[in-house]
Amino acid sequence: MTFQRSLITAALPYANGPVHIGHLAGVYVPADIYVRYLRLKGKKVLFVCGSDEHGVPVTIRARKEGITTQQVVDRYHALIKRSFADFGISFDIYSRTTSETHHQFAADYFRKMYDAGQFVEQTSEQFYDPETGHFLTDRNIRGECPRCHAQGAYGDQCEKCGATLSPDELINPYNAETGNALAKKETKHWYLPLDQYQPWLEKWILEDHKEWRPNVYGQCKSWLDGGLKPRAVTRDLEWGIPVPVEGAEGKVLYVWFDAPIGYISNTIELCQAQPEKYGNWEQWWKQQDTRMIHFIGKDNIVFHCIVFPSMLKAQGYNLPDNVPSNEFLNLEGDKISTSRNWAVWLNEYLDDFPGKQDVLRYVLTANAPETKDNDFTWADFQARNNNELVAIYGNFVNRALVLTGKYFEGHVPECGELTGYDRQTIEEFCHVKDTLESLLENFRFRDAQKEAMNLARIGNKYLADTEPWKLAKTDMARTATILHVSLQIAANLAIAFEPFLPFSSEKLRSMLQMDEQIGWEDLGRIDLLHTGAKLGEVSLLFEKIEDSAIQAQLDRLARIKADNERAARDEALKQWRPSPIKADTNIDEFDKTDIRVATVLDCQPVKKSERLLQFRLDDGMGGRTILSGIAQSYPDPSVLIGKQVLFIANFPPRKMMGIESQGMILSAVDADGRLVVTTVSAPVKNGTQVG
Ligand code: B3M
Ligand code: ZN
Repeated sequence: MTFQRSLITAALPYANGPVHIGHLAGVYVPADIYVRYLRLKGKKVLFVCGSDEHGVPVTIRARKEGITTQQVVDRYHALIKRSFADFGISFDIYSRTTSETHHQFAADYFRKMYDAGQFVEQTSEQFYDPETGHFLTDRNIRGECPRCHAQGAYGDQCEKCGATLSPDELINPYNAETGNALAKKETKHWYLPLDQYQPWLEKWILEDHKEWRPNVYGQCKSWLDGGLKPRAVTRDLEWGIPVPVEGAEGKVLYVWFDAPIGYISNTIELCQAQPEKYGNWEQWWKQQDTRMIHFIGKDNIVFHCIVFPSMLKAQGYNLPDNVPSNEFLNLEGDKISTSRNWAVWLNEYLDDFPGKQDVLRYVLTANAPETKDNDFTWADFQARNNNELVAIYGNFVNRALVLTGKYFEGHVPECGELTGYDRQTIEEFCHVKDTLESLLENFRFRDAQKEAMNLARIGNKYLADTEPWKLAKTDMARTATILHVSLQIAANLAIAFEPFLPFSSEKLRSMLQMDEQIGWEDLGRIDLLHTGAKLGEVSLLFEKIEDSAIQAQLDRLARIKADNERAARDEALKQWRPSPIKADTNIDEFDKTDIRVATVLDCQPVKKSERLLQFRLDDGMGGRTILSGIAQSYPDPSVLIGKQVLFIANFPPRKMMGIESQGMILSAVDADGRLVVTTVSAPVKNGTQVG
């Protein structure tokens, strides 16, 4: 099949907050590189995206901020749309799932499947809040984790131990927002019978798409191996697209049913607005000679590889040809999280680093989590800018242009006879086009960008080796040749980096006064600039990023971390319940433990230990030393001196950090993990037994 056109989609971001670097690295930067590349190749392409404005996250945000859901989606849709545009993500359309076109089209899509008998109806018992009268989604249900017994686990997952859960497994489930205990009630829903699609999916994915990335293929395989079950595509919620059938009052389409249909409705919106430019929408979705690629995050794989394709298949639409998905990007060693504000937000980045879109694009691609999770650090961001963009690419281009200005008044100098070294240099980069293309076509953006940077390294080395600034004193003809070759390399760089660093390429093109006709196909040529042509104004392609700018970002993160720790502590205190009573014991068992009273004579932190305090006790029997792991709860341990405490006297001595501990001091563990030493309420003789 030769494809005539490509439809590229990027996952629709939830309009419950701004876009962050995790989204960018995982989805939007790679998708944009790919689309720009296809366009440079002269391909017909459509790049579709928009805000995902339904689902529970937006309603939670609304309640948190005390505004309406519509206000939330309006705010974030506008913010996300603008920051994508400012960042150079070159969508043909960025619309939204609250649009008329989408509501109508998604409802029709459901209705058509319903009329064709493609759903099964099922009534089941679901959790609901008797006080508010609302059914709850898995995310809105919290309770005790059945595995690790952490409080506040979600109905679908425990964030403490990572277990995947269902709300039925939670101990004492309650409504996350009201805190009310939950009851169960019958409700009817429509299910997509994925089990019926299983044999077809197995062939389509496992046999026909072995070329999909291992992470994507592997996830699909494990879903299929587990056996697919019918999946509900409706929900009892107020926010969303009403289910367009009778007897479905108060129900809306499940967000994961309507959101991917957004790819189609946004295409329709664009084609209807500009039919001359984009043609009929159906050619993008139904004609076999259109190739569709979904760029997504790894938590979206099942929806784009199993659920949505089944919906597409049911209604006779094209299926995706590939679904490139990245792993996750972490920030300074911690999982990025919208709710914990642990992120670098695109809109804030654009404010803090004006004109530096390409720096972030470069760093995110250089560190792209293509095969495994990766970490974004501000130190690495600075180093990649200063040591690569500035010191290699920028430095090379700047030297070539400045020297041309100095010796040849800014005109491309004449190329004399090429030396063996010149030829060797040129040979090194003439294959760059083929290499770049094969990497880009296989979605290996990180390696592709490395290849482009390698071209800059070649140029930089060429100038360092030939030293035209020295030759200029003795051999102007040779100087001319070297700068001629260098400028041709610079022109090649403008093309090679175009998909990755569009802003810098544009700037470089203008500095070199490159003909607009020169494009991707010319990559690798050394006659892109004509002898005698006047160059444009020279300015720095990249600027050094100072330590102070990086420190400001690190300070911001430190403040957020402190806020989060405080909030987590408050939450833990709020959630705290006494642990269950232990199994029965008796006085004889209890009596075996010899608990006594002692006065603390001295209490010091143990050197080189973060945890241990060393107690010197008057135990009424000559004194003893006990080590206790409570240092973090007592920043000033001297407050314990003079207190009468309880200790276990008959534990065998134990050596820790080279010190012998003769027993154990009794402490209570507070809800936030703080340890509080128990004391007696009135003075007694040291050595007195407790029982
Ligand atoms: N909004 C999930 C996400 O942002 C979802 C993607 C929809 S793509 C159709 O991860
Ligand atoms: Zn758990």
